[in-house]
Formats: sequence, C-alpha cells, structure tokens
Amino acid sequence: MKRALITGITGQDGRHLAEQLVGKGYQVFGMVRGQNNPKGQMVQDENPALELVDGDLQDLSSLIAAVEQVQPDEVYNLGAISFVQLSFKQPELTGDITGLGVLRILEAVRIVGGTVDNPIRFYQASSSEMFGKVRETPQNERTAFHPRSPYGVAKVFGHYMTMNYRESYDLYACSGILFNHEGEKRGLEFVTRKITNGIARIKLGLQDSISLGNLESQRDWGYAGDYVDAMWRMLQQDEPDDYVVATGETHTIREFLDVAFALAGYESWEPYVTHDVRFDRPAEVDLLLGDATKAKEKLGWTPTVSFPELVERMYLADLKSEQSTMRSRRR
Ligand code: NAP
Ligand code: G4F
Repeated sequence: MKRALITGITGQDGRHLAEQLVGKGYQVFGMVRGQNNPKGQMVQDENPALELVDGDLQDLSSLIAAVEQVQPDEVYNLGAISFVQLSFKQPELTGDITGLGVLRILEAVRIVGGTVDNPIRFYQASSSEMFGKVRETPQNERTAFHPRSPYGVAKVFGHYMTMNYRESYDLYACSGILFNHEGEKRGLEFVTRKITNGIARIKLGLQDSISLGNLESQRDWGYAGDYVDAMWRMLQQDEPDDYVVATGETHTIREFLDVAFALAGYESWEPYVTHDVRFDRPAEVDLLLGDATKAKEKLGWTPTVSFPELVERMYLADLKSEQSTMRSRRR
C-alpha cells in the first residue's frame, strides 16, 4: 500500500487529491495546522479513510516530524496562502508560507529521505500566476516568469527551489504549473465561487447583488478534479519534471457572468453586479492561457470538464447547498 502525505489537506485540491488517492488504494495522511483546527474535522468527516498529522509550513521541525512519522512514498505540497488579493495585504506572511514553506518541506524530505530503493517523491504546487505580465501567449514550461503579486513572487521562489533540490540532491521533485482550477470545493473568496454562490443566494432571495472588482481579466479555468489527477500522474513517471496543466481556453470574468446568470434563468447580469474598488488589485494579471501539450503527450492527461459544464456544476452545487441551509434553519 503506497503512502502519501498531503499538505494543504483542508483546501480545495487537498480534498480532491485525498479522495482520488484513497480510491487508488493509497494510505493518505493529511497535514493540518493549528490547535483544534475545525477544518481538520470537516475533512475527516468527508473522507473517513484519511489520517491527520500535525504540522505547519512555518515550522521546519514539525515538517520533519510529520515526514518521519508518515514515511511517505509521495509528498504533495499544496499548503499555501493561495489568495492573491490577501498576498498584497500580508506579503511577509505569504513569502514565509507560500515561498519559504516550500524550502522547509523540501528540507524535511531531503533529511528524512526515504530508502535508496524507494526515495520519497515530491510534488510542488506551482502556479500560472508566476507568468503574471505574460511574455508570450499561450504560456508553456519554457515561458519566462514575470510575477505580479507577492503570491506570484513566492511561488517563483518555491518553483526554483524545487528545481534546485532536484538538481542538487537528485531528489525526485516535480512542479505542476497549474492554471486556475475550480469546482464545488473552491473557497468562497475566489471569483468563480463568489459568483456561483452569489447567484444561488440571489435566486433564493438571500442577497440582492454581487460586488466585484476587475471584470476584464482572462483566465484559463479547468475543473479541480482533473488537475489533481495530473499531479498524481507527474509522480508516476520514470524521471521528475515540470509540467503546465491547463485547458487551452481562456474567458473573461464577464463571460463567466454571462454563462452563470444565463444558467440560473436571468437575461442579464448587469442589474445584479456592482463594482467595488476593494476587489481591484494593485497589479493585475490580465491574461492567462496555458499550453498543456507536454502534459498531454507525456502524462496522457486531458481535461474532461468544459467551461459551461464547470460553471453549471458549481452553480447547481451552490443552489443545493444554500437550499439545504435554508431548510435546516427553518427547522
Ligand atoms: P486553498 O483551498 O486555499 O488551500 C490552501 C491550503 O493551505 C489550506 O489547506 C490551508 O490550511 C493550507 N495552509 C495555509 N497556511 C498553511 C501553513 N502555514 N501550514 C500548512 N498549511 C497551510 O488552495 P487550493 O486551491 O487547494 O490550492 C492548492 C495549492 O495549489 C496551493 O499551493 C495554491 O497556491 C496552488 N495553486 C492553486 C491553483 C488553483 O486554481 N486552485 C492554481 C495554481 C496553484 P488551513 O485550512 O488551515 O488554512
Ligand atoms: O479567482 P481569483 O481570486 O484567482 P486568481 O487571482 O487568478 O488566483 C487563483 O489562480 C491562480 C492560478 O493562476 C492560483 F495560483 C491562485 O492560488 C488562485 O487559486 O481572481 C481571478 C480574477 C482576477 O483577475 C481578479 O482581479 O478575477 C478578478 N476579480 C474580479 N473581481 C476578482 C473579483 N477576484 C476575486 N477573488 N474577487 C472578486 O471580487
């Protein structure tokens, strides 16, 4: 039975990945930070086969202890401050967790090491946010980075550290440069979920409008379940490498609003969307569009959920969940 350790287990991708790995017969350990973190119980209830271990990406000794305790075949480093907007407000903390945290977990993996026959394999959650002010379109593994946020800068550090540990210590370490991926488990702070949840609540009379920032930026949005499958495939190859994971389609926030409001039966979204400068960013990433040819050819990976299907899946899940909350409040 293979053993996997996942940091960021309480986040969107950690939850999807844990479910898929348990389905493949892995023994899965999720790292949870903090004292009595309520999200630990939530993921344990969602996935009873999951085992939780304590640890924090800000604390090297806790990471060494976690890797030593689990003795994993594979480590997936998904933990981060992942919200770009927050990274402008808390740049130092973002640098420490999203950037230096990668170095700390790499150190833990290097120190504990695994066996000669079975060294620990490491996955780093790199991001298309590293491309920032893009140098070319579409972006691939050779496209130069130009990050536009403290989050993006921290991810570039983590990306190069992963490469450096691979080259310096012969670590089996891969980075997945993943473009935006969404779904029912996406945090409510991200624009897609904010929109689908907002529409569900408008439909049920629970709120009047949705306040948003810049509607012109373009994102290459895929489904999170597909993207965690790509992470796993990376760690099953003979040699470690870096891969772009993307759909190859890009849409503006306006287009997301068009599809989502139409699905919910509205002719126009304009009456329900207001602009709030608090959601504008000091520097924006205007356009992301990925070229995942390498992942397709070498990993045999392809996205399975189209853009309209993604929006529909998210909206319907939000509608169902808001309806069920309403029913339980009435009781
Ligand atoms: P997410 O939902 O925001 O989850 C982030 C996770 O990091 C949470 O489990 C959080 O735990 C954990 N975390 C935060 N600070 C930590 C610390 N000090 N020590 C240990 N864990 C900590 O993010 P996601 O969407 O699942 O993304 C997973 C990873 O992929 C992240 O690294 C993200 O930057 C990267 N990524 C995401 C996308 C995307 O579109 N989703 C695209 C490219 C790359 P708590 O619950 O305790 O806060
Ligand atoms: O949904 P977002 O916050 O995602 P963003 O910034 O693209 O970052 C996500 O994807 C990255 C991969 O490229 C990940 F690395 C990162 O961890 C995260 O998962 O914002 C998307 C776009 C931005 O242009 C933002 O300015 O939507 C725009 N936007 C407009 N109004 C808004 C809002 N974003 C948010 N979160 N909230 C708004 O009200």
